This record gives sequence, C-alpha cells and structure tokens, in this order.
Amino acid sequence: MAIALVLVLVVVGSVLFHALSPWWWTPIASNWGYIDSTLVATFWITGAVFSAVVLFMAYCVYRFRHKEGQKAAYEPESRKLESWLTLVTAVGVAAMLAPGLYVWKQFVTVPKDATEVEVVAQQWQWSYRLPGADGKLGTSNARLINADNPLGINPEDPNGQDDVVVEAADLHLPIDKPVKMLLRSIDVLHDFYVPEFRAKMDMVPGMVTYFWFTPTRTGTFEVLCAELCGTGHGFMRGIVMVDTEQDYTSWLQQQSTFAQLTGPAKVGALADQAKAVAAME
Ligand SMILES: [Cu+2]
Repeated sequence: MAIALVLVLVVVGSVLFHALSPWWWTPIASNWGYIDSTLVATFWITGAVFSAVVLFMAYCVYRFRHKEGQKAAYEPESRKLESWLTLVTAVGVAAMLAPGLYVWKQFVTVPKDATEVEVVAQQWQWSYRLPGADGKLGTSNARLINADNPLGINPEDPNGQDDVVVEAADLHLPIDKPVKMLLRSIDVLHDFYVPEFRAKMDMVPGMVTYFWFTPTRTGTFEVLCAELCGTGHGFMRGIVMVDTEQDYTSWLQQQSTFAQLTGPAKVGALADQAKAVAAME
C-alpha cells in the first residue's frame, strides 16, 4: 500500500514540477517556434506514457498485493497484449519523430536571400566574418592563420579583401533578415549556441557546418559553447546583438575589412605564406 502511494506521488510530483518549473525556456528571438512546438509535443507524449506506466504499476502493486492463500498465475506470453503494446509504442515513437523530421527539413533548407555570416571558434573565443560589399566571403585555410590573419583568409582571393573581420568581439545582426551561419573551428570541437535563437550546431575542425535563422526581436543575447572543448569551455561566451537596420549599419561602418587590417606593409608576407601553403597542398 505504501509503495503504491509513493508511486502515485512520484507521478503527481513530476507533473507538478514540469507545470510549475521556473526553469523554462528563455523567450524566443528567432523564427524557430517549430523547435519549441516539437519539444512540447515530446514532453506531452513522454509525460503521458510516464504517468500511465507508473500509475498502472501503482494499481498492480495495490490490486494484486499479497493475500493469504492466493496464488499467482504464470502467463509468459500474450499475443493480444503484445500486438497492442507494439502498435501503441510505434505510434508514440512516430509521433515524436515526425515533427522533428519536418522541422529538420526546414532547418537545413536555407532561404535564397539569406546573408552568410561566418563564425570561427577557437579555444576559447568567438570570431566572425561578414561578406563585405561584394556579398561574398573569400576562401580561407586554417594553414594561413597567423597573428596578422587570425581567421586564415586567403590573401590571394579578391572576394576576401572586403570581408569584415570581427575578432573576439560582439557580433551584430540586423532584425528580420535571414542569416546563414557558416560554422568553422580552428582547433577542437565547439558548438555555437544562442538559446534564444533555438538553433545550434557542432563546429568541426576541417569542415564547415551551417544552420540558418531569422532574428525576430532586437536585444543582446549570449553565445554559449555547447560542446565540452577544454578547461576554458565554461568561459567561452560571446555576445550577439540583434539591431534595427539603422543601428546595424552604423555598427558595420565602424568595423574593419581584411584589407584594412592587413595594410600594405603585411600584404607581401601574407601572399608569400599563401603561395607556400598552396604549394604544400
Ligand atoms: Cu568551445
């Protein structure tokens, strides 16, 4: 009897904890309301199954408790019960997976008018690169990284000259404009995560991963690294500010392009390095 009661209390406690929890999501700031809906659907399904299973267990513990002279019947197989359980489980799992697949399709289908923004992660800071006036990011190579070229931009590529380099500083994005985040890491696994955007993705050295989103409200949001990446992992934080078009433009005008950062004095050295790397490959 006491066990049955404890089981019922576990269900009531768990449901109340979820319903009254102060640790819910931060208010959303992107177009990915679907991600929230998918999570809510999963909570409902797993919550209902959890409650049903534990309450059934409590019922059985109470209903079939020990009585003098009563003997348990042994019934190892029941075709009917197994068919039902298989069917119900299959429908439950499909109901949790289907919305996820639907959302994933949208998550990886980038709108044509999305602007590219590159995020470069390294132990333990975030840097960014914007395409500049030509709208194109120049090529880059991890072997070209040095103090004068922290993101490894190819100095021989004309598309890269006007790229805006934001080294270990805040990123600004204009509101209501879709952005495709190109994610690079130059040392170990990292993961670019802004909770309010409901989007994140692992960053893998040697490849470029991506996701897209549209910021839907202005504000200051914290960037977290969501992949354990060494002793400084917990301090690997950054700031993304979503601005009005006007504020964004004035911020952008204060940023330096790759060509400005390099300056004529260093161009020769960087070009020599690029030639050496090209010869190596
Ligand atoms: Cu990291």
